[in-house]
Amino acid sequence: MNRRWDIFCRVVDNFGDIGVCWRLAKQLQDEYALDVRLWVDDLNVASKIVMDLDAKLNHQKIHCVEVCLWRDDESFVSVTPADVVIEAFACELPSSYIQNMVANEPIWLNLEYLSAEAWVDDFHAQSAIHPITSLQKTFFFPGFTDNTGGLIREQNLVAKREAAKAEFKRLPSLQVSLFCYPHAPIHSLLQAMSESEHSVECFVPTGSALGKIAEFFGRAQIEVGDTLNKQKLSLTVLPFLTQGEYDQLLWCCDLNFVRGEDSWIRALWSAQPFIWQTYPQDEKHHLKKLDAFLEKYEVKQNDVLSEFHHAWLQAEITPTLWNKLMTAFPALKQQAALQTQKFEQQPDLAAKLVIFTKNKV
Ligand code: TRH
Repeated sequence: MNRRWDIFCRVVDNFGDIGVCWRLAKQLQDEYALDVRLWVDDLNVASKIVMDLDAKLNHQKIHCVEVCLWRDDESFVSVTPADVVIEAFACELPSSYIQNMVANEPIWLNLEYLSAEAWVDDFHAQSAIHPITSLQKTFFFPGFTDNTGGLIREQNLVAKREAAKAEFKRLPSLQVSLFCYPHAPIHSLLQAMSESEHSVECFVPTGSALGKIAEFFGRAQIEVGDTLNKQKLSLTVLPFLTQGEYDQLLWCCDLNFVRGEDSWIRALWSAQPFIWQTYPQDEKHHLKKLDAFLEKYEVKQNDVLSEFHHAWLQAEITPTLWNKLMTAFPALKQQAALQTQKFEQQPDLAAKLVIFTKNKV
């Protein structure tokens, strides 16, 4: 069996790349007892996600995963490649490391970004030959169908979620979590929530959206621990949570606003209704990604969930649209539970990666 795995991660911006890589590294170690090294080019950003990480150390073991600083090319001259090498999100491996791969010919996988678009089925698990070394590299696409690499999901996630949900005391107000990019129409959403028929409690982990939220409440700045009120809306600023705590927040809220890649799928696993703000891409490609996902999530074009998503991405949230969402909410809850159950039946990404590498031997 290929026991030693290297995962390479470049922190482009934000937390999605390291969020996915760290989750995957831990899962491969926890569930398959693999020896995993995670190479990261920015330990300062990584330390927001990898709890207990000391950004000053070049090598350290955390949760039995070896977390290493990815410095320059030369620092890899004497590094022996693992049996399986994951190049996350086309991050381009160090050239000296690639040279060293010629000797042991590891399984080389490029883990791609997640998309629900139909073309992913055809491109998943296709290989290409590296022009200089002739090594084979396989493109591994996570996805929503059996023909893709699946979605990242720990084996015990559903049991943990159900146990946690059984303990929550449901409150009469609507609990909402908000994690979004600052260019979202945040003011209009907060205004619509403040005019809502029923009380809304909104929880915002600290981050780049705080400036806009402060503006809405007429404050120069807001900070962790602040609670702000306007009509029916009460908003609390939370600290940046651990990934585990963030899961708990998603499970206990009635409605979750998420973004990017990793929080999107954690919201799917929460089995609660959610609104996904796609990471902005050139030529509005993110709108295609959104529509492809909504189709897989069985949302029709004229459904309120589709209307709300499109307004969140490229317009404003009016009080009328918010009320429409609230009217549909009982049905949306049922739909969310059904859709989550559907995707829970599929094998997860780590399982598919491990099976793929076993079959390669
Ligand atoms: O931070 P993001 O916007 O990351 C993005 C996307 O992944 C995008 O596809 C990528 O190209 C870009 O980065 C470079 O959103 P995402 O993907 O949801 O990642 C956030 C991570 O932060 C996720 O692992 C959940 C975690 N998180 C916490 O651990 N605590 C928190 O309090 C919050 C709000 C998030």
